[in-house]
Amino acid sequence: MNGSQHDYSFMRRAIELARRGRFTTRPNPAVGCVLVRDGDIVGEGFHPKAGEPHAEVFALRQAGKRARGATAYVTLEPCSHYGRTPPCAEALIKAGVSRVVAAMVDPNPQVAGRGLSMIKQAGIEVVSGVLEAQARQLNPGFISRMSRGRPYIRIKLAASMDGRTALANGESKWITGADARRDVQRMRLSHGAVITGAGTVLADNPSMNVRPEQLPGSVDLPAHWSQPLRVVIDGQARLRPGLQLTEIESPVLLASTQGYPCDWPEHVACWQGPAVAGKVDLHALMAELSQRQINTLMVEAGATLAGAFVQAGLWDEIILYQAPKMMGSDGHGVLNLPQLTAMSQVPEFQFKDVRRVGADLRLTLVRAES
Ligand code: AOF
Ligand code: ZN
Repeated sequence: MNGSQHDYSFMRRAIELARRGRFTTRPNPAVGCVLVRDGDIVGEGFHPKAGEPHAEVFALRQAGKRARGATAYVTLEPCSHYGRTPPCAEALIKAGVSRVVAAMVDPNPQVAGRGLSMIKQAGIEVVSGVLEAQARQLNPGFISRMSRGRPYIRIKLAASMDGRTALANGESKWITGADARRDVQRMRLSHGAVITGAGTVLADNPSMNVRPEQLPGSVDLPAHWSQPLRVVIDGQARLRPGLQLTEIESPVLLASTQGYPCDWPEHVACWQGPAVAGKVDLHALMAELSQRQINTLMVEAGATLAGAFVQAGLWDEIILYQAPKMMGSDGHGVLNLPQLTAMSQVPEFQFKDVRRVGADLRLTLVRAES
């Protein structure tokens, strides 16, 4: 184990600070920093927004001369590169800190250990890995994009107790209650992009945006919040202007395998990608979203597209809102999977979290540990 009892408690504070930026730093990670001298906190900071100074800079500014000889606790390795801001490793060295404790190495290939080695080379003691698991939980999306070249993917589903999402005649409004729907708004706010299929857009004409007045009362909307990128998979380029989704002026990306015979408003971008069996190649689309700096993706789609993500292995969590209702055996199912003929083929999950949201349940499923 790395670090002392004090190291853990100051790192816990740094993680708490980092969380303040969690809705607003994307595509950057949420990072917190605490400077401690002689057992007292002399500076604190967190990264509020891409383009603004990093966590370390805010903490150093607060500490001023008291940074000399201090220990710096950072939830992510200090950066070593000139990005939108100069390297934090250099700033810490210049300020004369005597020890740096990091929770994790920065998975950004531009940094990837270089920040910590710069600091070590300057003769400063370095400890890494303190509360690493907790720090990783701050930024699953950033870590996924940097290390796997795809966003962290959450598939959101809503169903009755018998796993139905619509009656046989297609009626589906509403299965879950107002609190669950507010919780979905919170989920949208915390993702870099939301994605659905053209079938859903043509059937429901959804807007797919965050509506601040519909957020749960517990969410304190930060000043720098932004709408998620709204992505539609429209393999056959069937959509046309005039939809709610494309009329609302926040970014949209239409992903298809062919060009459109029409012009779209400026906030609507089109990406023409490779096809697999006539459908947009989901792996290629995930790489494209990663290129576009999307860390986290929320899939809000019908049973076919949601099933395709699961079958492609392109998911990290399934969030299932389940209403205390029974919709009958001829209703539509929640997730289309190819026909299974043996229990040994049945995909198994495990619950990461189970809680009640208003009248409904919210189940968070992850891959079963093998
Ligand atoms: C830190 N402290 O608080 C953050 C870091 O474009 P820039 O200059 O903002 O650099 C972004 C990169 O810096 C980001 O991809 C990640 O590697 C690192 N983020 N580093 O030392 C911070 N937010
Ligand atoms: Zn930095």
